[in-house]
Amino acid sequence: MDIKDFLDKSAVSVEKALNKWVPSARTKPTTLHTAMRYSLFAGGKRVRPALVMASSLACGGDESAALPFACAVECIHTYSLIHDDLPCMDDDDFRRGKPTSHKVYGEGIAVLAGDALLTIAFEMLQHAGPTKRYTHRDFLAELTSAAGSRQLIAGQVADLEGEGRDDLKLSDLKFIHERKTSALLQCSARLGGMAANATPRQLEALTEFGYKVGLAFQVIDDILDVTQTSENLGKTAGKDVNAGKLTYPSLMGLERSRKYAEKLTNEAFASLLAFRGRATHLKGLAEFLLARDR
Ligand code: GRG
Repeated sequence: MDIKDFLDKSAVSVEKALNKWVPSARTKPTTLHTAMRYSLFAGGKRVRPALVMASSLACGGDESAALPFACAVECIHTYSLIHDDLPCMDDDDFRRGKPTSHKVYGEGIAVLAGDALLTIAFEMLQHAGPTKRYTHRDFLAELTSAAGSRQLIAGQVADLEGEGRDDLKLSDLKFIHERKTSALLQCSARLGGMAANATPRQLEALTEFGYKVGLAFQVIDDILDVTQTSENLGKTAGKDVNAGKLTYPSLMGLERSRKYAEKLTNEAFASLLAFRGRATHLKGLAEFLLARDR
């Protein structure tokens, strides 16, 4: 199994489904739908959808059952990026190698495009079918919990309130990243499992895997922020340092941060034992995310 090939194929399937399920740019209000599509199809890595797909495969599922969940998490992720880039948040001009939504469409439309992407994520669930163990109520609980005020938004609040403070500790950083980043990756892994009718033991393993890979993903993101160019990242590099944000490299240095990401990834691998050799895509994905340079 070639992980790059898997990622490319999964991205193609997800983009095809998103194109079908998100209203066309000709649908009124055209500015809104154009803005939603602009950010959605700007060239993200599609990591969360790939995690949905790989988790489903590990539990013996097929692609079509996992697609609605893959699209839902990508819509939530894209909404969070649009809002994160707003002047009242991180105030960023570039994302996914292009000018940010508010730079192109203005702040009002950017806020609304984010709102509409969050809402449409839940609409995606109508394309999903229940399994023997999981119903739409379970799918909804999963998405609302990850995107809500105790997880994704709680992480953003803690991030905002932590700016410029010099008394934050490693535990504060972990609190932010568990919510802002890990929660949606964990939710992606769990939804992939649910799409494939995962056993309770498999779901538990995916929960642990998504959590650890999510934390490792953010540690690597912090490292790339100081080691890569804006051009390569497709977003402004060095942003965390300039905003006086606490990051893993600022707290423990680059070398220890890298070791920490490796440790988290190895812990994620340990949880894959539950799949008895069927989790090759999940393993490949975690390795790819650890070694990525953008
Ligand atoms: C509710 C007002 C409001 C805002 C929500 C939750 C939130 C804003 C923002 C969090 C967004 C964020 C920057 C999270 C950190 C996770 C992270 C490293 C995102 C980048 O993910 P990639 O690298 O991006 O997968 P691509 O563009 O490749 O999809």
